[in-house]
Amino acid sequence: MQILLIILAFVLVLVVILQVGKVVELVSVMRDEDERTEDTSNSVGFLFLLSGIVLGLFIAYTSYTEYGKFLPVSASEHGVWIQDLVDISLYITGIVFIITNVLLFYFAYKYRYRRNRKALYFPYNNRIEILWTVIPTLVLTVIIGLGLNKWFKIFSEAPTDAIQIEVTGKQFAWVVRYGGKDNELGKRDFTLSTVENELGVRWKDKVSKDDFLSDEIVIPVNTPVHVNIGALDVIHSFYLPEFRVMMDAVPGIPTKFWFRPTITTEQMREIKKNPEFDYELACNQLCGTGHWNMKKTVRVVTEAEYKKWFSEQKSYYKQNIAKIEGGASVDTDVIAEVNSSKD
Ligand SMILES: [Cu+2]
Repeated sequence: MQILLIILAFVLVLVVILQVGKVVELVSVMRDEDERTEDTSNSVGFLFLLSGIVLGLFIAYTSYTEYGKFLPVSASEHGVWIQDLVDISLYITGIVFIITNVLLFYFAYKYRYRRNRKALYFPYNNRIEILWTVIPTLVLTVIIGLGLNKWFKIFSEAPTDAIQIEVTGKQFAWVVRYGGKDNELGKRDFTLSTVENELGVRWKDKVSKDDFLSDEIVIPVNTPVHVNIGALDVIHSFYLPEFRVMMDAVPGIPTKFWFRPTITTEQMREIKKNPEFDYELACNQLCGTGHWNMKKTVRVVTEAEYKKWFSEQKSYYKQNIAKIEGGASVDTDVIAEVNSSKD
C-alpha cells in the first residue's frame, strides 16, 4: 500500500511537471525558433535531472528497506557462501549502476542544446576502448572464479560420514528412505516393485534389511547429509529453500545433493520469531494436479535428539516384507542380525 502511494505521488509530480512544461512551451511559441529550441532543451534537461534524482532516492530507499528480504535466512553451510556471492555481485553491479546512471542523467542535462555550442566529433579512442574492455573482463573473471570455486565445493563428493537418505518423488508425495544402522541404502530394481515395495528395493541385499521409511526428514545439525534423489513417474524437484538446495528428481536418472544444515528447527523458530515454523521440502516442478500437495516437514535437530529418534525407527523389511516373504521370522530382530553379520 505504502509503495503504491509512493508510486502514485511520483506519477502525479511527473504529470504536474509535464503540464508546466507544456505551458512554458506554449508561451515560447511567440519567440524565435532558436530561442524556443533552447527553452525546450532547458526544461527537458531539467526534467531529466529531476527524474534522475527522484529515481535515485527511490532506489536508495527501497534498497535500504528491502535488502536481505529476497531469500530466507540461510540454514546451511553452502547457503552462506551463496549469499556472500550474491552480495559481492550486488555490490559490484550496484557501484557500476550508480556511476553509469548518475552520468546518464547528469550528462543529458549538462549537454542539452545550447545556441552557441557545437558538439565535439569524437569517433574513436583506443585508450578508452581498452579500458572498458579490460576492466569488466577482470571483474567478471573474479566473480566467475569465486563462483566456480564454491560451485566445485558444493557439487563435490559427499563426505564419507554423511548420512545417507533417499528421497523419491511420485505423483503426489515424497518417499523418504534412510540407510538404517549401516547407513547404506539397499539397491533397487524397478522389476521388483509391488504394492508393498513401491520403490522396488532388493530385499536380498543384506544392507537393505535395516533401511527404514520415514514420514518426515529428520537430520542432525552440523552433519553432512547426502540425499539420493529420484522419481517414480514424472520429473519432480527436490527443493529446500532455507538450505539453498534444489535438484531435479528425474525418473531413471539418479541425482544427488549433499549439504550441511547449520541451524536447528528450534533455533530457526527463534530467529523467525515464529514458534510454528518448520522447514519444508517442496516440489519445485509443476508435476501435475496434486503438485501443491508434495511437501514434507524437515526437522533439523541436535545430535542427541537425532540419535534418539533414529533408535526408535523400525526396519521396513521387518515391519512389512518379512511377513509376506514368510522366509524370515517376523520375530527375528533383523537389524541386530544385519549388524552382527557386519562385525
Ligand atoms: Cu512433484
